[in-house]
Amino acid sequence: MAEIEAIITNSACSPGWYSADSLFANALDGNYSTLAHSANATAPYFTLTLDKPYKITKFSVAPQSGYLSRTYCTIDASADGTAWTRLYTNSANIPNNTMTDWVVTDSGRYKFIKITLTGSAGYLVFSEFRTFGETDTTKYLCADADGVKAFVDAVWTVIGELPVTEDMFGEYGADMFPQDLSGLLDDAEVYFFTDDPLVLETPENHALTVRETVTSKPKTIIQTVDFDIADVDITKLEFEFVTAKRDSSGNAVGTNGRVRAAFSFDLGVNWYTFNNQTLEFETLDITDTAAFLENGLNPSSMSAFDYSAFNALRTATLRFAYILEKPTLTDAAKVRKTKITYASGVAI
Ligand SMILES: [Ca+2]
Repeated sequence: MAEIEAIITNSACSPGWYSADSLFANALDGNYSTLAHSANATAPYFTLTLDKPYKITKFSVAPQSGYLSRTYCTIDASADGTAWTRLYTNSANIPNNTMTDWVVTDSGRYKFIKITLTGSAGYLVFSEFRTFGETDTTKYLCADADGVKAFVDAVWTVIGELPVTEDMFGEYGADMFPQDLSGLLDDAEVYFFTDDPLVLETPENHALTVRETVTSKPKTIIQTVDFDIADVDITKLEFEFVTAKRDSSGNAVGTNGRVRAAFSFDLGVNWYTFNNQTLEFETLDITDTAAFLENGLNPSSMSAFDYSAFNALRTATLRFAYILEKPTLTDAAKVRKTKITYASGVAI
């Protein structure tokens, strides 16, 4: 855990501030001449609300020049705003125009701070008042058949071999579990690190569970460099797409994965598919994923493909686009190869 300055989301003074320009923000501005200044009262106090619970490590304070006893105070903290624990008592003068640390040894976690003037009636004043604490660290890594992976530059990337170590979490762990699963193989496992004592006390209450299974978005892949086509007819197009997986016995088992293709003869301006019902080529909007999946070339139904019409349509360049859909992480959708056969027998 690293010591950080706590973020204050709310502050108040009871019974009130000395003036409209004496708010607590003056104790956070790095300027010794601006003051957080209470009204004159019996035991006036400041209350601070932190953005989250912290293990408070210290307060770092500076007094009002010439009025050092206005920092004589008790500092209490609370997790819930109801039950209070004394963290620090100051009854000594501290130097002005410099920061003095008031070190806290209590190990509780608190969200609310109350600073109360001790002694008789008077003013509670600080020129600077900072609260430091530690927050919990949570980190995520994954591991699959490739090894231990971290989310680096928006893709899950191998950073070592099992077992996962605390050093790996410290160096590579993601603070939040990324939504993007790019780079992970099927059956990847999530590894979680925390130093939150509440979780460590009762880990069984904090197990990660699958709350929702979402459908992954179809992915469109477009060839960026065209094939230069020989000036002879193409007699066959063959696509080898993988939508099956091997079971534990090595047998191929079909999944709900789908791969479809489209082709372009004009550098990707217009895309075409073949309609097996009308037996005609049709233009296709490959940015419309539903239409691409529905109407794209299906490698398993190329028998009716009209090669003479295809050759009449074609130019000297050819590029393909593919759409891959894996409805769930257990499905498969891969492009293995595309084979073009010419009348002369040349294939690329
Ligand atoms: Ca100040």
